[in-house]
Amino acid sequence: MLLKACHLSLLFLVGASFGANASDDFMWGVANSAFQVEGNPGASDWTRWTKTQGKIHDASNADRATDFWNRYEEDFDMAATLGVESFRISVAWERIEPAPGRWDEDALDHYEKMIEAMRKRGLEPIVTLHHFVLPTWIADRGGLEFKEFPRYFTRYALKVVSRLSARPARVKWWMTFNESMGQVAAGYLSPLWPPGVFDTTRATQAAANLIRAHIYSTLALRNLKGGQGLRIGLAHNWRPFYAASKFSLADRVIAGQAESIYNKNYLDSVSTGKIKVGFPGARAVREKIKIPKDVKLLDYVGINYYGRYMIQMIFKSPFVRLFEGPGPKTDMGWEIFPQGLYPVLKKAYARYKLPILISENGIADEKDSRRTDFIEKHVREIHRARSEGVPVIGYLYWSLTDNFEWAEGLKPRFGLVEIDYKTQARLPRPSFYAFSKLLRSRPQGKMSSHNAQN
Ligand code: IFM
Repeated sequence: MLLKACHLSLLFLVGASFGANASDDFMWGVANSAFQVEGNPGASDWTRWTKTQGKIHDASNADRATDFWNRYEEDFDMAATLGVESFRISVAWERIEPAPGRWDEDALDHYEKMIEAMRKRGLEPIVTLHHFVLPTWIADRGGLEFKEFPRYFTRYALKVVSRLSARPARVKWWMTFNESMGQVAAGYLSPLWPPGVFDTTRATQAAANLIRAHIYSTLALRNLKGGQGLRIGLAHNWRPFYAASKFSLADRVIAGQAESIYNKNYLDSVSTGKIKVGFPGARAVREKIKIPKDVKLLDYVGINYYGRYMIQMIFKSPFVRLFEGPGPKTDMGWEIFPQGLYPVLKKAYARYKLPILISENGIADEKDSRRTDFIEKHVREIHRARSEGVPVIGYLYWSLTDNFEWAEGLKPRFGLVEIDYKTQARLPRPSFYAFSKLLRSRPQGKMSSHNAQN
């Protein structure tokens, strides 16, 4: 009964808010990333990391992953059956440029075919250029801290975008970077991800370079023929910080500071060209890159939303404690906190006045007992923000299938579709059908107006 009630309310939201009117402007989709699904990865920092003992919790690796490289048609068929109209992938820098300046045209051909296969099924491609993984040759020169990183990234971005934004692929929706601040925190403020150091000065340099790389590459992409027509954004993992105790001034102050460092300063920098970045204990980077008046650094903001952090001031080093809130947890141990999404959307729109794409939202839930409810509750928050004028332009579920979850390995199950890693069989979970039913209840024959090509 409860399930039926939930279903009806989501049906209402899907129909009433995101598709019932003629000017439908909402993209439903799913997202994945190259390293996590493709299999047989190129030479990268992550390939090496997965082969280093003790780095991956379940001792698995991404050597086979879901074999998306070969099975993408099967997955696009499933996405089409699901009823979504967009599919976010990433392209692997280490495949496309395995050595500096050496371009693997076969890899680009393969991505082109992949995108054509999407288009054949009515799926709008959204392509991320960098999703955590660095070619070994960049990693060995200093990775994100390498002085030339922004320049090399820009050259790579130009190569990929000129090829894939042209016919036949005609990709219009691009994301330069995925979760840069998350990547820096996991690699430079924790031992979990490469390079696995704790050094706030290096973290600051890495973050500044990622920001520069977004700015330089976007400026260059705008100069491509048709560059003004591209929709360029990035995905930021906006996890709001909540004071552990509302009654503690120290907790409230530290929550405000964390919010500035992690969310506000980052998005301010990538959207304006005025870089301001600095982790505690490090000398901050402040830099102003001149942006021509008519050039936009972001056409939209991608927000990956997975929950919040609780933050508390403590009186011994490192003086701050981050922890999960008290609500129910996903298999990752993350608190399920849909109510945090609405304030994030309101804040993001008030500050940046840009359309917002929910570029990821998902749950590790092996039993699939909470996924449908999780999606419903998050969509409800989006609906609330939209009904108050926040232009949320899409929702991408992470992920269509299970995949390689970085330091956690293959164990966490984020998929609407289960992967049997022994046989690579794809087995849709009940949440797949529930989500599909809702999506299919939309009026027929619609595609988002954002998808109209040239
Ligand atoms: O799997 C990741 C993805 O690569 C980036 N965003 C969060 C997901 C779940 O942890």
